[in-house]
Parts: sequence; structure tokens; C-alpha cells
Amino acid sequence: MLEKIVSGITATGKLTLGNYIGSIKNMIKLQNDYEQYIFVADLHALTTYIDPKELIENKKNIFALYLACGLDPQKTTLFFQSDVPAHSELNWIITTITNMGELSKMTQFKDKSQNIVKQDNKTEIIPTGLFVYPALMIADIILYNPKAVPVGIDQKQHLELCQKIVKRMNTKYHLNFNEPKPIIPKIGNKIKSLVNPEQKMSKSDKNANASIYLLDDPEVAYKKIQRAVTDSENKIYISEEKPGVLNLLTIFASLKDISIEEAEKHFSNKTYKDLKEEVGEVVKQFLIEIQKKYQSYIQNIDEIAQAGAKKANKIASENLLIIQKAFGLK
Ligand code: AQP
Repeated sequence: MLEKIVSGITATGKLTLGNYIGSIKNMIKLQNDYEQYIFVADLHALTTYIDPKELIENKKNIFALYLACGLDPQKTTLFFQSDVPAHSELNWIITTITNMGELSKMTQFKDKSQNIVKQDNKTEIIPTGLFVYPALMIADIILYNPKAVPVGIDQKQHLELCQKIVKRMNTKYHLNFNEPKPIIPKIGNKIKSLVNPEQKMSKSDKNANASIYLLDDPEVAYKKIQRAVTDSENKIYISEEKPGVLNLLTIFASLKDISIEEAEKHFSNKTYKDLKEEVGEVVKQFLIEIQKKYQSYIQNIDEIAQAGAKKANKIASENLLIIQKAFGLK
């Protein structure tokens, strides 16, 4: 029997190149060797306010982009999180074995809640859902009892908490669920904003120039790369002191499937103008290819999503029942 893998992407916005390089690319590789469950995390998207119409759009776009990027429904079970009610049910159980102290240490909670407070200057309006987000994520994972979870580096802390909670649950309730390991790509586990290369490229960034969206007009994407913030040295080499240049080298290496050192060598006697033109061209061609496939999938996701939810519901409800029995609920 194949080992299981599970992962998802939150439907908070349009997918970025960071989501592809940091997460989807690994899912595509793993689907050949694992029994893989990949979902669109629509319940997670509710943790900060989102217009319902926008959520519906985001869900469809992400699902079709999973397919367009290369997730094959014959190999990977694809579904919407809210189509599998066990996620919400197990979430409650997980909150009862997760401590407030553990949740308040999560960097993502600190960053996102600070942003909310900055906007409205009130701490009491931080949604409880944002605080317990990792508990739902732990539930999402345990339901499929995977060996590993492919994610970018920003999700490592949540995965570590997941391992800790699974261990606690196993000990306290005499269960035997896997403590899942993160699978983090060597290249591109944290693609940076094009406007501020100290920060992560993020789908909810308000500045559209900071991110390459997978559904960006390819010409617009090309221009965003030409305007990407670098530095004034005009010498191309790998250095943490040059985050803008390193980010462009990383994008190039990942999309060309070469190492960063090979990318550095390729650009060694070239200028920033050359770097931006070549990276822009690679990104543009990548988007053209993805978007062609996207058009053929966007009208046809319902059947695939229903079949995926059916399969996910089966395994999720079996594992939920094991946990409910162990906790004395059944
Ligand atoms: N910039 C990035 N570089 C590499 N990996 C990234 N991921 C996200 N941004 C980058 C990875 O993509 C997956 C998406 O996870 P998510 O949507 O559930 O949460 P996230 O990490 O918070 O992603 P975003 O795009 O930054 O969303 P918002 O703006 O809603 O917070 C994860 O595996 C993540 O590591």
C-alpha cells in the first residue's frame, strides 16, 4: 500500500508563483509515488473576512489551477475542504487538546492579527477562527493519516505543532496516528515579494505588483519582473545580502529545474537587465502554458470535485470514527 500525503491551499486570493514553486510543484512530483489528497482550503479562507462572491471565484480558480499545473485526478484525490464535513468535526476535537499558549506562539497568527489591529486599532475584533486556524489544519492532516505534508517554509511551524498534537493525542487516547513530516522544497521554499524582497510573496498582499499571479496576463507578469526591486551593484551572485537578485535567480532555477548555482553560473557575466529579461521570459512562457490548460479545465471541475470529495469523505470519516471512539464520543 502506498504511503499517504495531504496538503491544501487557502482560498484567500489568486494563486501566486510562490504557491506554485513552494507547494504545488512538489505535489506534482509526489503524486507518482504516494496516495495523495489535495484540497482547496475554503474553511480556512473564512478566518479573515472575505467577500462570499470572491471566495466562490477563488475556489474555482485554485481547483482549475491545480489541474492546469499538472495534478492528475487519476493519481491525486482533489476536493474542496468544506465538502468533507469531518474536517469541521475533528477541528472541534483538536481544539480541546491544543493549548492557548501553543496557538498564540504561531508566527502567522501574530502577523495576521497585528495587521487587523493596525487597520482598526482594536484587539477585540481578532476572529477566534484566526487563532484556532492551526487546529483546523491539524484536523485536515490527521483525517488522512499521512506520512508527510508538502509545504513552503512558512508552514513549518504549523507542521511542528501538528506533530506535537498528534503525539499528545496518541499518548493520551492510546491511538497510533503518524506524526507527519513537512516536505519542503530545496529551491524556492520562500519566494519573495517583488516590491519588498525581505518579505514573502503572498496571495493576500494588497500590492498587485508584489506578486506574480498564475492568472496574470503574461505580458503584465513580464513587466512586473522588469520592475522587481534589486540593488545597485549590478553584479549577479548568490548572497543573502542581495535578496532581490537571489529571488530572481531562485525563480529562474525553479522554473528551469536547475540548481541556484547553475543559475548563478548562467548569469555570471551578465547585467541586471539581462537577468530580468530572461527571468521575465521564462515566467511569461510558464504562464502561457498553464493558462492554456486552465481554460480547458475551468468549466469542468464539478465532476472531478464530486468524485474527489466522495473518496476523501470515505477515508476521513473512517479516521474520524476511530478518534471519536477513542475520545468516548461513540
Ligand atoms: N512565497 C512563497 N514561497 C514559497 N511557498 C509559498 N507558499 C505560500 N507562499 C509562498 C506555500 O503555498 C502553500 C499555500 O498555503 P496557504 O495558502 O494555505 O497559506 P499561506 O502560506 O499563508 O500562503 P499565502 O499565499 O501567503 O496566503 P495568504 O496571503 O492567504 O496568507 C503553503 O504550502 C505555503 O507554504
